[in-house]
Amino acid sequence: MLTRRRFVASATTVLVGAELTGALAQARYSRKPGVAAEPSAGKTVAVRLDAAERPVALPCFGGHALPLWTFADGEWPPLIRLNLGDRLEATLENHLPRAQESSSVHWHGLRLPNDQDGVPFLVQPPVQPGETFRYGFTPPDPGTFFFHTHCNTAEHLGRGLVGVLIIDGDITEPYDADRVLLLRDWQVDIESGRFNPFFTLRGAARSGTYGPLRSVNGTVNPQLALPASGDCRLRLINTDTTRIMQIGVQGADAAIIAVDGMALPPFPLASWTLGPGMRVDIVLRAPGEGRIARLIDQSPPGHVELAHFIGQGVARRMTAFDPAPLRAARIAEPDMKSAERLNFVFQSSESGQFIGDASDAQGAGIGALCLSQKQFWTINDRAWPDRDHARLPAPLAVLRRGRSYLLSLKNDSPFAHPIHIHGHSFKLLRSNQQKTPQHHADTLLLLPQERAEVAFVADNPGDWMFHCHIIEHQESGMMGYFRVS
Ligand SMILES: [Cu+2]
Repeated sequence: MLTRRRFVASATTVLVGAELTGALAQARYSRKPGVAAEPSAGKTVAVRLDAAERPVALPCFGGHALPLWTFADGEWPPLIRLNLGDRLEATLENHLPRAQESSSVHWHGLRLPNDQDGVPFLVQPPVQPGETFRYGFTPPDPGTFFFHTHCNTAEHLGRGLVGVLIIDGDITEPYDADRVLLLRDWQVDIESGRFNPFFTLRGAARSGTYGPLRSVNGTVNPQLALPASGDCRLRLINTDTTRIMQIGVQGADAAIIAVDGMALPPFPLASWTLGPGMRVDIVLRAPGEGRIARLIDQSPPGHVELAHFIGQGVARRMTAFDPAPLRAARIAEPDMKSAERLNFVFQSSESGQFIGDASDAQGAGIGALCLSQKQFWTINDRAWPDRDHARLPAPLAVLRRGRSYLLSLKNDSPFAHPIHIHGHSFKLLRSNQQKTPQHHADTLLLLPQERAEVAFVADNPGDWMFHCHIIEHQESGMMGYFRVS
């Protein structure tokens, strides 16, 4: 029986614990980010992205070779790496194996000219099988990004059609290692070695369809060797179509140094929520020679080990953990005095509520014409598309170029939505549910019933998508665009 005295004692314990957590969360390291250089003329990097079906036996497939759709032969995922100031010239060739299976490349998180943003119908024609399309741009910001197609994305991403894009030029001093960790599930039945459906009605109307096979860089819980006691940069990219993770580290000090590629003052990693489309760069003080640290998804109901790190070689650093910061991108600061307020409400449609309550419905998702067959989700009561793509709907909002905007985002649904903005990076000002430092992001996770405010300068002209990055939500209505003119 819980006596009053014991109750007081345990309440005190909880309070002390909470204070400790708060103190840790507010601990600061000594060094602050610098500012990234202006991109200066660099070299041109030419790449060929040959979208095609290829049998690939990733280690996580347990001996099966699955018909992946990939951008290149060889290593998966492909990596494009540039220095800030370099120009990328990427030629997409569509050799996907299905008639009318169109393609394009969206460079997720990059503040590019609108005609390079890779959204079919909105900014470029869809690239049909047998056709090619040339992208050419100079990325304006350093950091960790990725690229993927923007139509029938549940299947394209589900089959592996994704690549990593790293823009170097943000370090203030070298780290002891620099690794990419691409986190994702696979919709694979491991017994039969076949894909499960990439889109289900039940999943689309609820939190999305979870893949049963979790992986990092195509391996289940890989062991990654890191220089012992080194400060190692780990670039975590959630390219999953559905899963939201609570990232934590066990057995080592770790700090967050960038969110969605954008530097911020380093702060201790306790638990960081990483939804689809989101990235986080961390510095981890690698364990000593032969010792292990673990990357964990702390989401309920239980911890899942995503990867583990083993220290190797002579100890690199003996000093207390004080991670080197990055150089921050040059993003215009919104003027909050003159900012215009725009309200966005994310919720389910009536049919979405109906299906969400129903049992295991399955069905095809989006077709080759990017026409959603189901409309379960809305932004400001509008589901995408309300007509076919040849006749685009009106923008959700028209923004004046150069003006500052404050977006009030309200999730009026019982499911979380990672909301992604194209062509801009917004600044998270406040949330009624999440306590995170102010930071820039291109994808902001809205928890169930959460209200958040973000601000940005509409400094990039064009039509920009604004959508949920749980792909089944995106493809069943939760998408729109705004026009900067
Ligand atoms: Cu969503």
